[in-house]
Amino acid sequence: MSEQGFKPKHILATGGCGFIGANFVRYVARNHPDVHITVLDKLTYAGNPANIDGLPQSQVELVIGDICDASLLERIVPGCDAIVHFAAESHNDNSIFDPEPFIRTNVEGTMRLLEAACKYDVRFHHISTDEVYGDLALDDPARFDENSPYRPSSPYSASKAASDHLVRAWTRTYGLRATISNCSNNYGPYQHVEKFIPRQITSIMEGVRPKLYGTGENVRDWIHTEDHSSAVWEILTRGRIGETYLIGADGEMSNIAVMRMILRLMGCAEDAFDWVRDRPGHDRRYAIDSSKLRTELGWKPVRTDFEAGLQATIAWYVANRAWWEPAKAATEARYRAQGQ
Ligand code: NAD
Ligand code: TDX
Repeated sequence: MSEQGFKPKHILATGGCGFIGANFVRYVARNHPDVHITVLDKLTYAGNPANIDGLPQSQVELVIGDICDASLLERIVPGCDAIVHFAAESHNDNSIFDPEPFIRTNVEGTMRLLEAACKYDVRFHHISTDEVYGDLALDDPARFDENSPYRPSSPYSASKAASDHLVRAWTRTYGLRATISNCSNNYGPYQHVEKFIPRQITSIMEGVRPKLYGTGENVRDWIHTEDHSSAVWEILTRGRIGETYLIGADGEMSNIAVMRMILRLMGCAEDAFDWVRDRPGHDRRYAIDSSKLRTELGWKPVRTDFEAGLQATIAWYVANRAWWEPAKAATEARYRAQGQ
């Protein structure tokens, strides 16, 4: 079944006060002013209402609440014609030290949303990650595609894999109109300081040496969050129901190369970082083949100059110190306790 030309009028964006969700809400508000957006967000440590500040109140409304709260979903889902599900516990390192909230939000929360979407026949788009496919060897030319086997490594990626399976089960068994996208590592504004790129930028700004895990050879496939938003919009409005699309921008780079680039762009010596304890079970390499999305829906990324994107991201953190500073000390205290 195809949903060619689906035109949402009222989107429920779960996790819309987090990094990728807020960038998507801003993208829709800017490009589709006729679409109303309800953001449902629990405002965990990773959610910040300031991420959607400045958007027209007539277009974007925030409901503070938990996706696991079925009675709340009963109140807000019926008014919507699409759910774009970003809300999650999203940080691998946290999942290693305390998996429980990951199972609750990512698995149980997704199930509650699926039940409500089914009951009120609401179009559902599930935001997932390439990490569900595990990792690739550093010297392997292969990339992940829609047929790659599920092989998650961390409690986080296992919980996201479980949520993908639930979406497929609800589609096949109950006829839910759903799509799934699995994206590679995002970067850009509003990303929490616990994540690799913002952590290093903000540490350097505070005069603290940035920290590289293990050998630094691990490879991530970077995409600017703006390109992720445009891909999600295309899949939501023109994707085929029941299908999965991988999103990536051919941005493979080793962590040490990214670290050196950040240091150079910030005027520091490229070796001015510390090696720290590796992440247990650390995935070696992610790489996405996004041919299906590009050929079927004609999507392509536009922010493909990684160095220019990184420079702009550094400029954003420099200009928005008040946004990240309150979270920095507690984040670093948590890392210190973990030896990282
Ligand atoms: P984030 O941690 O920055 O934001 C998550 C948001 O969800 C926060 O606003 C938080 O308050 C909210 N939230 C958490 N639990 C909730 C609950 N129970 N009820 C309601 N709201 C809740 O995460 P992110 O990096 O923006 O990731 C968003 C989505 O994209 C996640 O599903 C993640 O798995 C996926 N993803 C992320 C990346 C990446 O590089 N960051 C890549 C691919 C996929
Ligand atoms: O200080 C650090 N030093 C370091 O070397 C941190 C925080 C990370 N790293 C490494 C670990 C990873 O190889 O950098 C790489 C990126 O780390 P994260 O930013 O934690 O991202 P990752 O674990 O790759 O997962 C991200 O991409 C996929 C998102 O956090 C997930 O939500 C998404 O699913």
